This record gives sequence, structure tokens and C-alpha cells, in this order.
Amino acid sequence: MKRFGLEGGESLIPCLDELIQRAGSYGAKEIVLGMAHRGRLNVLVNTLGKNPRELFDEFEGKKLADSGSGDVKYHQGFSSNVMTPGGEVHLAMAFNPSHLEIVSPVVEGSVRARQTRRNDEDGSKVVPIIMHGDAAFAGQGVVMETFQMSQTRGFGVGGTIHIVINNQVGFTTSKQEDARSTEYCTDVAKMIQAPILHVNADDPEAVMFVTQMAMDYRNEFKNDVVIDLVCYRRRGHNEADEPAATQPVMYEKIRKLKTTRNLYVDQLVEAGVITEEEAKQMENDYRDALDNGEHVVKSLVKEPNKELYVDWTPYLGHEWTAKCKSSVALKTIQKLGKKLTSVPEGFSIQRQVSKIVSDREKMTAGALPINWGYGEVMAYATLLNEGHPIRITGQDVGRGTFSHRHAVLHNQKDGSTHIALEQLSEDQPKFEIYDSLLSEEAVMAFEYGYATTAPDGLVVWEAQFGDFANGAQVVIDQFLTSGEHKWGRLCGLTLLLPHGYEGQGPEHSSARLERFLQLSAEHNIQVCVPTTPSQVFHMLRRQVKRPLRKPLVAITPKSLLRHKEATSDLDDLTTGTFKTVLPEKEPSDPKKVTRLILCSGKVYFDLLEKKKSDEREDVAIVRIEQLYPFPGDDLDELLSEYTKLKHVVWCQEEPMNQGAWYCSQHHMRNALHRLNPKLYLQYAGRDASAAPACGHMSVHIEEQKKLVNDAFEI
Ligand SMILES: Cc1ncc(C[n+]2csc(CCOP(=O)(O)OP(=O)(O)O)c2C)c(N)n1
Ligand SMILES: [Mg+2]
Repeated sequence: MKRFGLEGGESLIPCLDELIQRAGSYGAKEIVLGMAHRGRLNVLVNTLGKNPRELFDEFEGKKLADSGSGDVKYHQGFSSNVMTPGGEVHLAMAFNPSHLEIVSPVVEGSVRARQTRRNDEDGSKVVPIIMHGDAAFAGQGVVMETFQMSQTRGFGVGGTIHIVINNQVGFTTSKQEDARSTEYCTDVAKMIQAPILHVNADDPEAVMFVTQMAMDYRNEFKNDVVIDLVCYRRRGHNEADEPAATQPVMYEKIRKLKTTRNLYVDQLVEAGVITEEEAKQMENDYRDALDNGEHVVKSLVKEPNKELYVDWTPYLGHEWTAKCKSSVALKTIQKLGKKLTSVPEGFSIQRQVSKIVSDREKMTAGALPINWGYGEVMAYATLLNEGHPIRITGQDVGRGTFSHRHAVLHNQKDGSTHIALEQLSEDQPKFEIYDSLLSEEAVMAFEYGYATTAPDGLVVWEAQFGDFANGAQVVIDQFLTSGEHKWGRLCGLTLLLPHGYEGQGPEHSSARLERFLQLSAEHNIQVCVPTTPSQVFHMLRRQVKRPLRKPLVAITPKSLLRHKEATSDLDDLTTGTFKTVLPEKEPSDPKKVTRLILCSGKVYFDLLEKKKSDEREDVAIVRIEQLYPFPGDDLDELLSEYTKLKHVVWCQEEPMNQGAWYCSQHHMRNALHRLNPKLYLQYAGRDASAAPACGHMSVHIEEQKKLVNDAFEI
């Protein structure tokens, strides 16, 4: 059984206790802790007050009912309330995967959400404490990203206390020239000029001194601070590992060392503070408590004040459903439309932006069909109007990579900004929109942490181009798609991932839809490919209006943002809901239809154009707007009127080994089988390819033409 013992670094425990007590005395109400394997079980029992009996039961491998697919012990989160001189404090230890350091930005996001909920502007009410290993702290890039976020507008939390459990070895790697190029493992923190307090962990009083200084510093300056707890690892990486095989000299020395506790007992006995017997008694009492399965944290609050943390019960236990009332009354849309397009006196808008604003005015008046930007922004406005806070981050989200959003207007005279979504009414909930630093991994992880802590609102992360989301693949794999099933933690985070084959080359084309579909199971996420402004409106509203919380992966458009056919009417917002499948805009008489084309996303408009120009009355085109959970029932219903079908084709822009083909075809085949067992699903799309797209515009055009033709011919 792996424990990843803390032996050699035991000073961590009094250090943590002191940080918590001192934070409480400075007025903290919540503390979020993040850490990896080393010493975690120790911290859960000795600091958070987990009952040792519960832990020992877990060691026996007992599976609790209703606990999903589960996770190993040293990844489990935990929360409790403890008493401090400043009153009760809620402690939350974040669940984390094995991937070292990725929990750091998740903790920061969770802290930020709690601070926002409490209107804790300077971060004094909620404090993050993150523990690290020396090797991981020096090596993992996400540490640098997290530091880089620490003082930004959108991601700052008023400083984090970092503790490096510096046992001078990472698994079997201990040579400095192998592990890093910096002098100290903590040097990465120098980039934000954080104080770094190196301390000998075998000197508990020195540890106490730097611990108090660290919390005082954070309290005073609202900046990050690092405690480098210089210690050693008494055993192997885990208890089954023999460390002498790779670290013979180091372990020769370690074997001869007295434990920190023995050293300190000697010191106290010599100073006449306690006797040997008293020390022995304390040890025995502690051991007995563990053996009896009693809590060992004296400050633990047995009946915790629930008001210190968010109540998730309204969101628990809901079966997945696509159904949701998401339409909004015309009067409300008109009222909000006016607010969205009103600009303060004397505020000078840039010319192209001014056109967008005046177009939006016309859309509200019903004089122009609505476009994507309108549908999206109106979704935000209506949600705010109904009391749901919104947070949107990502690179360049204020304007939108493709200039469609313009949620933040910039005064051409003095550079000041105007955010209409913040000015809807006096008592509206918070609307936050921040351009992020150029990071995918830490920023998406931060938003995961935020969304798992703030269930009442909409939390959106947008990729610049969808493919860059794979820089955050760890977050997608280890948290977003599996967190609910491993840990029972719900998350309503929305990812907006621009996608579409427009000849811009191997990158900038694909959001790697196939990756998300491959990860889809057990209703873990929702993968949607909306193609109209009203669909994005209803999709975003549905994400908040249903009580269930599931990550939403939305494949969003680029050229469709301005496509003349990709528009909606106001009626589509005031009636209806998100449709998982869409019939085409130019329906043919079902009795004449012998060819059915199924597709998702932008290729629909290419197909539609060809159908119209070739006057193909024999063809029907159906869009699948939600690929997961696959809407089998809705598709059945839509297909039932086509009784004369001879050919059915799935058409996609992506190469055959990518897009939805491999991961979704069985769902479509099942639907066809239910309709008519003789029907066979064929493929029209790009050939299998190593890169997501080609690099030449001429080749792109050729390929696109061929796949559209194939859909009508094969
Ligand atoms: C991203 C990542 N890469 C590799 C591993 C495998 N691994 C687990 S622990 C460990 C060594 C960690 O060393 P350090 O950060 O010094 O912590 P320690 O175990 O010494 O406390 C490694 C390489 C991992 N968990 N995560
Ligand atoms: Mg180490």
C-alpha cells in the first residue's frame, strides 16, 4: 500500500497548523489547500481532522456505496472546520490527480471563486496554501504559469503561501545537474520577487519563525511567499522502494540521522521544558488515539458552521437531460438590447466597432437578422438579468479572437473601457471578463477550480483557436472529463473552442473534436457544435438554467460568425430551446428524399449551398448539434419522415481519423438501423491524415470541394 510518508519532513505539520491558526487570527474564513502525494495522508489526519478509522478502512480497500469509479487515497480531497483565535475557519483540501503541480492553479481558481462570493477584495478572507515537492516545483512549467497569474487582475488572489517539502530528491533523481539548472529548486519564485524562506526542517522553532513571517508577509503585502522546508526523505519514494539502489551515499547518511521529533525532545529535555517521560506519554497518547480511531486534531469543530462554504445540494443528483426552458420574453430582450448598445456620453468608439454596435441596435429592433455575436452576448445579458454571475476568460476574450464579441469597448480618446454587461442594472450579479495571460494549462485549470466552487453562474474559458486547448490536455483528461466520476465533484465549466477548416493550415483549423469525443462516457461532458446564433444563445443559457452541472465543450465557429446564412431571428430567442439536431433551412418533400446527409458544424453551409445550386430535391441535410450525449431519440424523430432513403452519408471536414467519424458513427448507425436495417452509413470527408489540415489554400479548396461533392454522390 503506497503512503508516500512524510518521515524526514515532519515539520510540515506544525508549519501548516501555525499557518491556519495565524490566518484565522488575521480574519480568514476559508483556507484552500493543495498538495501532492508526499505527506498527504498525514495532513488529512493531523491537520484537517480526518478520522483515522476512515483512512484505515480505505486502506483495507473498502468501496463506499455511490462513490463513482473512485481514486487512490493519496488523491482524495477533504474538508472540515477548525477553530482559530479569529473564529471558525473552513479548510478544503483539493482533490488532485497524480500529475504534479497541476492542482496549484485549480486551488487558486477555487480561492478566487470564494473571494468573489464573499466580496473579499483584498484576499484576506480566503487564503491559499499550496505544498510542493522540490523536483516538481523546479520542473513543472505550470508552476511558472501560476506565478505569472498571481498578480493579474483576473487571477490574483492576494498572495499564496507556498511550502516546498524539499527532501532533495525526486523519486530517484537527486543530482542537481540532472534535476534543474537553477541554484535552488525554489528559484522560479524569484520571477515575481516572492520572498523565499529557506529553513532547516530539523529545527522546528526556526520553522515556526519563518512560518509566522510568511503569513505576516502575505497579510501585509498580499503577495506570494515561499517556505523552502529543507529536509530529507527517510525512506524510498514510497515505502516499497529501496532508495539505496540509486542514492547510496545519501541514504548512508540518512540512516544515521535522528528523527526531527527525537532531536526536538532532546532539546526540550535539555532545556528543562519537559521530561523524557512526558514526551513518551505524549507519543503514547497520540498513538492510542490513532489506534482507537479518534480524531487527533484538537481544534476540529464537531458541528461545523455550514455558512462558511457553498451548499451544492441544489445541483446534486440530477439525471442528464437536454431539455430546458431557455427562451426569453421579447420585452426583456428589447430592454437588454437597449442597454447593450448604449454607450456613455462622449465615449468615442472605433469605426468598425461602432458598426457592430449599430447593427446590434437594428437586430434588437428586428430590422436585421441576428448574428452570432448578438446571440452570445444576449445569452450573457439574459443570464445576468436572471441573477446568474458570469466569468469569461481566455486570450483576447474581451474583443474575441475574430472580433465578434466586443464585450469590452475601448474609448478612442483616452483608452478607458466600457462594459455594457456590467451596467445592466444596479443589483445585477457580477460580470467578469478578463483577457488572460498567454497560457492554456494554468488558466483552464484555474477556471476548473473556479467552476467547481461557484455552481450558480456561468464560467467560460475560450481558446484563441480550438487546437491550443491541447496545451491544457492534463486539465481536460484529469479534471474536466473525469473529476465527477473519480471524486464526485461537479463542474459546469464551458469551453469555447473555435474550429473550422478554412485553409489556415495545420493549426488554427481543428479544436481536435475527436479527443473530446473519445473522452466522452457515462454522461461526463457535453460536446456541442452549434451552427446558429439562437443555438449558441440557448446552449449557453441551458448550461446554467438546468440544475445539473456538467462541463460543456462547445465547438465554435470562425467564418460562420459572419456567414449570411448562419443567422437567426428574434423569434428563435423568444421561443424554443437548444435543439440537439436541426433540420435544414431548405427542406425537401420527404417523399422525394432518397439521400440523407448527416453532418455537424460549418460544413453544413457548404452542403446547403450545393443543394440549392444543384436543386437537389432528393437530398436532406440534418445537422447533429450535440454529439455527446448523442441525441438518438431526437434523431429518430427527425428521420422518421424519410421513408424512401437509399443513401445515408456522414459528411465532415476533418480527416477520417479525426472529427466525429470514429467516435460517433456507432450512434448514427444505431439510429439508421432503427429506421431501416438495410441502410448503410457512408463517409464523405478528408482522407486520414497525420496533421489536422494541409498547409496550402489551393489544396484546402480542392479537398473541401471533393468532400462536399462526395456527400452528394457516393
Ligand atoms: C507530471 C508528473 N510527472 C511525473 C510524475 C511521476 N512522479 C511521481 S512523484 C515523482 C517525484 C516527485 O519528486 P518531488 O517533487 O521532489 O516530490 P517528493 O516525492 O520528493 O516528495 C515523480 C517523477 C508525476 N506524478 N507527475
Ligand atoms: Mg523531493
